[in-house]
Amino acid sequence: MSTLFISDLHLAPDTPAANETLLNFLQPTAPSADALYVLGDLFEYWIGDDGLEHPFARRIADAFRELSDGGTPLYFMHGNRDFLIGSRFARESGMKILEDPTVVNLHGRPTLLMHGDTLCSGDVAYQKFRAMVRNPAWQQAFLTRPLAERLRMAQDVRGQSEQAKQVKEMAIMDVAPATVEEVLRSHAYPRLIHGHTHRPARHEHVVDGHTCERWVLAAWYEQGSYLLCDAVGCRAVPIR
Ligand code: LP5
Ligand code: MN
Repeated sequence: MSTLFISDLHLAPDTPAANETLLNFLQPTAPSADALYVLGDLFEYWIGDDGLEHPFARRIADAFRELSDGGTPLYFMHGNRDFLIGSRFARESGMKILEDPTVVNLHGRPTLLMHGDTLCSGDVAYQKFRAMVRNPAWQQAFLTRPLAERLRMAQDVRGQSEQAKQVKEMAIMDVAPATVEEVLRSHAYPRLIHGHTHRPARHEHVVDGHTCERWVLAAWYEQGSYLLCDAVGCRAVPIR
């Protein structure tokens, strides 16, 4: 049996091909898995669970729900684009929300799951922004604003983010090796799986004499793979 991981799908009403690819993945591929984990950035952005009233979001939630009703456990971890996914979305899509980070025992191996943005500790401007928007009081105040205003704010921040990235060094937008090591050390040297950087790869970190694997997920539609882990190990599988 196998466990599947996806992240960084960045779905939106104007990405019909990516949306269809997900729906096709959820039906023939995912039902035979032990579990499916979505490690953040399922959506291009999420500004509150009232977004479920949009037919696009409803269709995605219903497709997950069908999979979960069919007996496949589904897990979701927030990304930097969809940290406002809440309990209504979780309930209606049949997904269980996991804290970032979470350790799971995967086919006998302790495996640390993260979205990956917290590993980019050199990106100080982003970490400041993150601290603001992950504050529950900030989130509560944001969610009480009218939908149109939230949409405007999200689009504004998206624009600012794209601009900021133009002048950031590539290394700053990748994980900081020292932070990866700290995280591996503080979790007793597990295997690590994360997304966010859109730089799919298998890395090895030797920390205090322990060799830890780090799997980076693909921006799955762009780069075309999901991660499959079983008793043998993990491997990236192309999306058909
Ligand atoms: O997402 P991506 O790939 O472009 O870049 C990320 C980091 N950027 C972000 C921001 C998201 O793209 C926007 C998420 C929208 C969510 C909608 C709900 C919340 C609405 C919030 C309203 C205030 O995560 C980017 C990283 C990059 O990954 C690589 O790791 O570098 O970080 C940034 O670009 C952050 C900038 O450096 C600073 C942004 C300043 C924004 C200030 C906002 C002030 C409030 C404005 C209110 C209208
Ligand atoms: Mn991300």
